[in-house]
Amino acid sequence: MEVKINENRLVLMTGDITEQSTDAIVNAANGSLLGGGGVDGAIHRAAGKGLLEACKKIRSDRLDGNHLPTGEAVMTDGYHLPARHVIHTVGPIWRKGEDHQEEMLANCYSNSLRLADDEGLSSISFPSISTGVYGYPVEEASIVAIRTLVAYLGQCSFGEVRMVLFSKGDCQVYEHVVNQMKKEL
Ligand code: AR6
Repeated sequence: MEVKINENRLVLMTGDITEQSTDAIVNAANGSLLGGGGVDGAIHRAAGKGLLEACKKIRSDRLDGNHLPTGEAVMTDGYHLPARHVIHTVGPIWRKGEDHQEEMLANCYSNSLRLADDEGLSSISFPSISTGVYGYPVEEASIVAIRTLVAYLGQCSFGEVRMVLFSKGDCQVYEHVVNQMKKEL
């Protein structure tokens, strides 16, 4: 599924984000930036050791050894990936009824997209941040993701944003949200 927002394209598809040849792919990382399971593990495996070294350098040089805060984003090269860059962001861990998790999830999308935009990139692929190990219900996360992307793309001339969903079921959930929001596009 594809929708136009200004001159930008928002694409929803089922697939493996490590195979996307957009200028950047986004990693749903944890604050340590040292890798993990899920999409993070898949990206590190496909990119090779250089990615871990680059993440360690960001931790020591730019974060004073601290974790990357939830909702923020940093960029590295893509090493052996088809994408030239990886943008690492940290989604919120789902806790039912807790304040600010929507805002933190929205920050993941807007900060990643802003970083790509500021660096002059024109295409980016996102996974469904926080909806795996971090337990955010995909029905709720998809509304936050799409609303944030649509708002951003409505105000800029970026290029292409892909949501790369790992399962058909997740893709259908995101498509449903876009269909509901089409009136606003
Ligand atoms: N391509 C696209 N999507 C994928 C891929 C892939 N290759 N692999 C998994 N997904 P998760 P989180 C989907 O758990 O919830 C890690 O250990 C997956 O089906 O990867 O943000 C980190 O180090 C799900 O829909 O990320 C953190 O500790 C989505 O990606 C923690 O997990 C996100 O699932 C982050 O948890």
